[in-house]
Amino acid sequence: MKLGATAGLFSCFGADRYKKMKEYGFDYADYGISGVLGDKTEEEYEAMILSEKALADEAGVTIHQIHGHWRYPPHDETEELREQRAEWMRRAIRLTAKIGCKNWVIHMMMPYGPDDSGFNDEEFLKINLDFFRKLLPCAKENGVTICLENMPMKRLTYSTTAKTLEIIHMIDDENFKLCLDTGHEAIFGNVADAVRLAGKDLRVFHIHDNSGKHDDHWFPGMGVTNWKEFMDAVREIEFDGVLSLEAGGCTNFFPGISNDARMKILKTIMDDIVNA
Ligand SMILES: [Mn+2]
Repeated sequence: MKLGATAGLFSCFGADRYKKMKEYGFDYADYGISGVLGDKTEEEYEAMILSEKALADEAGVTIHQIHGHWRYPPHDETEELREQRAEWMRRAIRLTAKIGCKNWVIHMMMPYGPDDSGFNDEEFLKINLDFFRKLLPCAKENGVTICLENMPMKRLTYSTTAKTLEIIHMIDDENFKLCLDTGHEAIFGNVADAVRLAGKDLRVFHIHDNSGKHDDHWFPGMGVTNWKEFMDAVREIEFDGVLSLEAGGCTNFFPGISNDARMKILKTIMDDIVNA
């Protein structure tokens, strides 16, 4: 099974972050560009992403997935805000292709913010379908798959994997698939069931754990997720992609020990999960 992780998880190693990923058995990287798209020109942004790619190349790590821009707190309530985000997304998709990466992960549009209770579910769905159908030609031209991610917000109607898959099924396109975030799903239900439900629409993962209450981004094994059942489901659907970690930054856990010791623990955890 191929293992990956966010570059951010190894950021404590500075310029050696990809070398350390490789050393601990993570051959694939998830590079997050959320939050920076709006304040850079496309040229500045391209220089940044190319230098990141050079660092990864030097270490023998493949950038397997890019996390696209998102606005926090989420709000996409006007046509103008959505068009601005669409422009940032088109840039991010072009640059994803530029470094040879095929998977671009994005959160759904939240026209009513993270709590849409009392608002119009049909309108939420229509805004998302219109938005992503308009974005799809750019992804197709660039050979990139848009991977829509399930969300952790309890009062967002389309948060769960099941509801996210409804959008994916309606769009029904080979360049529009699922990023299954295991920690987000653990807030609602059983992660193994979500893997089975997704089946061949599952393109990439964000793997982390939590208490079942909050989006904690813990290391796998620290929370409520049954990782043996999870791996059984992953094998059952014959998933042949990357198990990519999106756990918290590397100083968040076991703060009193060295960064290398922490990564050895993480590697032991991942070996245990994959070999169970
Ligand atoms: Mn995620």
